[in-house]
Amino acid sequence: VEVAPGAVHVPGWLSVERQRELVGACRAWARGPVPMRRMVLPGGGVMSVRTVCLGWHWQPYRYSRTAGDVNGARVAPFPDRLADLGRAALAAAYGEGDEDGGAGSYAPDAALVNFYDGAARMGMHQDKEERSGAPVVSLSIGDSCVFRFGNTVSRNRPYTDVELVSGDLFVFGGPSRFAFHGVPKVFPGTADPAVGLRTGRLNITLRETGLAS
Ligand code: MD3
Ligand code: FE
Repeated sequence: VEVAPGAVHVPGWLSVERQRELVGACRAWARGPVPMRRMVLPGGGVMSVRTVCLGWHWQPYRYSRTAGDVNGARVAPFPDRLADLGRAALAAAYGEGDEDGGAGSYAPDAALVNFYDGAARMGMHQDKEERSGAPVVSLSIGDSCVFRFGNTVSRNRPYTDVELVSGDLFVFGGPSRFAFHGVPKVFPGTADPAVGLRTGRLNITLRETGLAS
């Protein structure tokens, strides 16, 4: 379902088995070398979402290889199988075409793994630290949420609210890549217990940073 130009929602893309595997992987990634934590914004505010990064560490608002804001450790490497998953996701959303910028040449090198408890929210923002216009791949697991997809001009209306359910894929490319977006609400207790998350929502986003080495 194309929600806006370049923004494609593929409900139920991940099998329950694949979701279970990803939940297990997220549990391991959350333990370190850089533990999952609530990010502190430059103004001192603390985010309600908990985040751990792979490949590149993101701290508001820049990428680095080490987590100077957490424990100084080097971030875990970006797993090859997440790059494969990202290419499969692009092929599912946009088709198998081998045109320039097609799925086969997608080379994500950073993942942000976000965990939402029932009270967590993410305010409207743009992701613009990447030096690449390549699409962002988003995978949702666990509790459902309201995802708010906005415009490229401001965090305010017009926007479209979409319910994201466990297993859903969302790809943001083209003109949608720099749209404002956020998560105003999570619905606690809506997850299928079979995915292995008792409560809460996981979101895995894959990105090309465009940064060297
Ligand atoms: C549209 N995550 O990690 S996923 C984020 O559900 C983030 O945790 C939300 O926003 C979450 O930055 C929303 C959907 C998403 C992710 C990245 C995007 C939409 C995007 C980047 C550009 C445009
Ligand atoms: Fe974002």
